[in-house]
Amino acid sequence: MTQTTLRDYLNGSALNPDLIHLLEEVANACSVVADRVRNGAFEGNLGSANATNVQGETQKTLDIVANDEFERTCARSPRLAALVSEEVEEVTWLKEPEAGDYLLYFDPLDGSSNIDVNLSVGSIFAVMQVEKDGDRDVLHKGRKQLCAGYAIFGPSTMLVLTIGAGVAGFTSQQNGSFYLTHPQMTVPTETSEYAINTSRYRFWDQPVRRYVDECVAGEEGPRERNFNMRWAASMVAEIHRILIRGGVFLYPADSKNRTTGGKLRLMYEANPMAMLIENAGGAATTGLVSIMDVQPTGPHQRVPVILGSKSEVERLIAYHKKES
Ligand code: AHM
Ligand code: MG
Repeated sequence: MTQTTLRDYLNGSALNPDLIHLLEEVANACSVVADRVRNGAFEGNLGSANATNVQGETQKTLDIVANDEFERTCARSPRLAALVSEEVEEVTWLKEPEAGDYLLYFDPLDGSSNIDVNLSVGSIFAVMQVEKDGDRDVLHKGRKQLCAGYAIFGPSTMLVLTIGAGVAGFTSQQNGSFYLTHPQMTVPTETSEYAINTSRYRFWDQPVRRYVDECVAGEEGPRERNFNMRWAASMVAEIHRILIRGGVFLYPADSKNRTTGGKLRLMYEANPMAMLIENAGGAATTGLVSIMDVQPTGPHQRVPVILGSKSEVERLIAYHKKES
């Protein structure tokens, strides 16, 4: 049986060859990062780097290693103008921007608190375009993303990608190549599974409390059915689960994180995942507006995130609208 490689898939699309080249380099970067994560203990890369990133969070050694690998690999792409990384405060310009050049937004290693305990982590990315020659604006809405995806480093390494329509999953084989194994990933409209860090319950706003209370009440409550809960503390793992079997994921604004606008970052966490989820038939909102319609004010801006199966996301939007 002939297998479709990532290269076959991209070459069979209508994407610009320069963008195909960039996406292949992103996939290469993900493969290298997967190796570096797998070999973390041998290379002395587990644990903290004794440094903090722009968000004031402790950087893991592998956060920095992964960022360097992304920069080194993707910089080989001639039309890539700039990099916006979770780990780097300023935008990294690689060339004088020309109309049509690409902008790469990425979180090189998401969920890195899971590394030392050997649970799933991943890389998240999105690509947008320079609008006119010399334009150094990178703060575009998520609707302008040309493509988005993530790599998950779990029991197997997978790359999940949307290039505008549909979502496709590729699994890495031992030779390092990605093969199409999940041609049409879709999020079921209905679900009975939710994901939220419930240790923040006392900080939540009323709409989120109401939603979770009703799920917890199960068949004795107003929803008249039982719900299951999962929390991996790795957004890539949560989104992958939702793309495989449905569910709803919440990292809402609450009384503790309101000044920063939430925890997750708009440009390289929320927007790429929102594009994947919407293109797989799900929905993604802050509670009040679609994530991809939020106008960014800074490269590291944070945003409340609610995404997944449409029926549950719509219910959460209705609860938020009632309160506002
Ligand atoms: P990171 O980019 O510093 O790894 O943080 C993002 C991660 C997400 O993957 C995950 O959904 C969330 O943080 C978990 O947060 P918490 O530790 O509050 O449960
Ligand atoms: Mg992250």
